[in-house]
Amino acid sequence: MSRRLRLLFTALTLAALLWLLFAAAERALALAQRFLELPTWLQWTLGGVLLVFVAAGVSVLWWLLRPRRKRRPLPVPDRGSLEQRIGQLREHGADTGALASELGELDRRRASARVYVALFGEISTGKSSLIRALAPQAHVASDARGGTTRAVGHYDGTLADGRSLVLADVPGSRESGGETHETLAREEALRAHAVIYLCAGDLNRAQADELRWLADFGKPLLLVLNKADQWSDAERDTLLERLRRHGRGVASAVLAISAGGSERYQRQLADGSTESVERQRKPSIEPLLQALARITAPGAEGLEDMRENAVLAGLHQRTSMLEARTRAEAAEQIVRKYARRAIVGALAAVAPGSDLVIQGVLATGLTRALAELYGVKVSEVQIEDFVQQAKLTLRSGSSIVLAVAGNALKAFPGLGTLGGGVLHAFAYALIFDSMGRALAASLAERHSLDQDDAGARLKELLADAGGNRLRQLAALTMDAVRERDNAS
Ligand SMILES: Nc1nc2c(ncn2[C@@H]2O[C@H](COP(=O)(O)OP(=O)(O)OP(=O)(O)O)[C@@H](O)[C@H]2O)c(=O)[nH]1
Ligand SMILES: [Mg+2]
Repeated sequence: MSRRLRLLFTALTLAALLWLLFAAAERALALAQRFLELPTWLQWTLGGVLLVFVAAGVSVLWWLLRPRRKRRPLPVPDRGSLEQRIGQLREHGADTGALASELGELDRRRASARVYVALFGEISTGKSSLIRALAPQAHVASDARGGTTRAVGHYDGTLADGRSLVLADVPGSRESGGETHETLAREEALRAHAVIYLCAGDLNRAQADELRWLADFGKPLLLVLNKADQWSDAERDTLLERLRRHGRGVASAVLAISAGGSERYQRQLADGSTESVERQRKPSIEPLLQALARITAPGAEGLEDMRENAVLAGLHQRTSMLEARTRAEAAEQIVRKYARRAIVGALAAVAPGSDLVIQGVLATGLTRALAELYGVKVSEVQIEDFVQQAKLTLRSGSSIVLAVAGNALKAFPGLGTLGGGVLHAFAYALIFDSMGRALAASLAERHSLDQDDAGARLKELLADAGGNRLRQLAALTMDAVRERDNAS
């Protein structure tokens, strides 16, 4: 369409729009005029109806357009593939005992056909006290000094309708230095059919995250405010309102209870002395019992699929972590092997430049070995390109490498005295170590041979004179030099 035609078209459209606007304004004015002529009672009635319509329209719009947190379902692997991965890890010498026993526990609980309910929450929110209230006959274990729970404990509880439950008391989360205990608690929560999330006030950010973490595993959840006796009715209602907001779309029910717990007070004796007495507060947990009965109504069999999915999703995460760790260890061994070969190559190089040929072959070998370890398919051309690019980086950064190596040699006086191309060999150790680490990190994160990413990491590592890494490389160089000297 020519420019003139387009201009004409735009002008016509604008004129049509203007005409429509005038028409609408005229109509609105006419309506307003007629509205003003109506008797006052009719004006109010019509005005009210109009307002209700507008309010309803706005709420519908808000409901449709409100921002929503997208919850992606967690990946749940099938049992077979998980077992296969665990088997492979075992073959590679990884410690898979905990993963295998988790699978064993999964089967054991399914066979027991009992309903498991786990308590969960920050320290001192009253989990153990609640177990005492739910299972009065049980002797609930906790640390003698602080009353803190350190291990997972199981207790038999009974619901009002006579159905029995297994209640799990767990260590509290967010205890300083208590990461191991927290892991125990999280794993137990995943093994349960339902979870009671206990708090003793409004949720902080960490607690809200924890609650969502549980919900992401599809756990039927009760969000329970304990120690309700500490608040006035109005305060408790405000807190419950806030908790309901946290629990929206996450918890099956939000309610307040008093698990009881104990309190100490001083009692005056007849002879005038005093003694310290511990008294149990009276628990008030009726709403919780009802909610528990409701969410466990489908029984062990009805809730089992959801429970198994959560356990398998948790196992998938743990297995992935172990796989990553095992691979990182294997990568470190490969890098070390090639760094050593590079040192030996540098020390053995007689003809000028012959070491470059040796190192080129080694760099290709290192790249291929790491790509294979991370299961990344790479062509010969890609490897060649990467090695070329690394060489360029090294050429432009050779002064940095030599400076780092020179400084390091000063820090390890034993090395400096060995003479005979040691600086050269050590520089190669640093180069191969940096290249291997950069490549391994990039392959692990990108799952492909991304030259730019690996190159950027290589530059960073070459300039990083971090003490521990250099010390290890110095020891590696020293070993190789000694071996050479012993051989000759
Ligand atoms: N006022 C009041 N105090 C309570 C209530 N329930 C528990 N407590 C007190 O809260 C404190 C912590 O109770 P615990 O049952 O040990 O809490 P916990 O969650 O098991 O603590 P950790 O095992 O350390 O995570 C104790 O001093 C209890 O007496 C309650 O309903 N009201
Ligand atoms: Mg406890």
